Amino acid sequence: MINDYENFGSDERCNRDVNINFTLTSGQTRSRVATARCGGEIRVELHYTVREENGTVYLTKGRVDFFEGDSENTNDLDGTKRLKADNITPGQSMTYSPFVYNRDENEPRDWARVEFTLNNG
Ligand SMILES: [Ca+2]
Ligand SMILES: [Ca+2]
Ligand SMILES: [Ca+2]
Ligand SMILES: [Ca+2]
Repeated sequence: MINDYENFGSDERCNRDVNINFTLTSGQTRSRVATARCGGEIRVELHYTVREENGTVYLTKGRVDFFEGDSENTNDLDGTKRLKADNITPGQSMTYSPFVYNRDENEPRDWARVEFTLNNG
């Protein structure tokens, strides 16, 4: 869920579901990005890297970047949140709910709550 604060009128709210499926063989590492845009001004990117070893999936890197500016393609990075490294045994899943907001410009009314579920199935 993304909230784009507006000076006039009501804030703009957006929801986007992204489903990414892939198969890893043992020892393999992959990085992916999931992107959502909102209100003509905000773009949220979830970057993550996973590695598989003997059936266990390791989240080795994870980060949410919050961009806010003149357009949804702005490179004005206004907030970021890192995810803790973790591991998921076969048949298990983990859910992370990182919250980011426009910290750079001290505008907490621009924010995003990302729900990220990693499924090792
Ligand atoms: Ca706005
Ligand atoms: Ca807007
Ligand atoms: Ca900005
Ligand atoms: Ca900025």
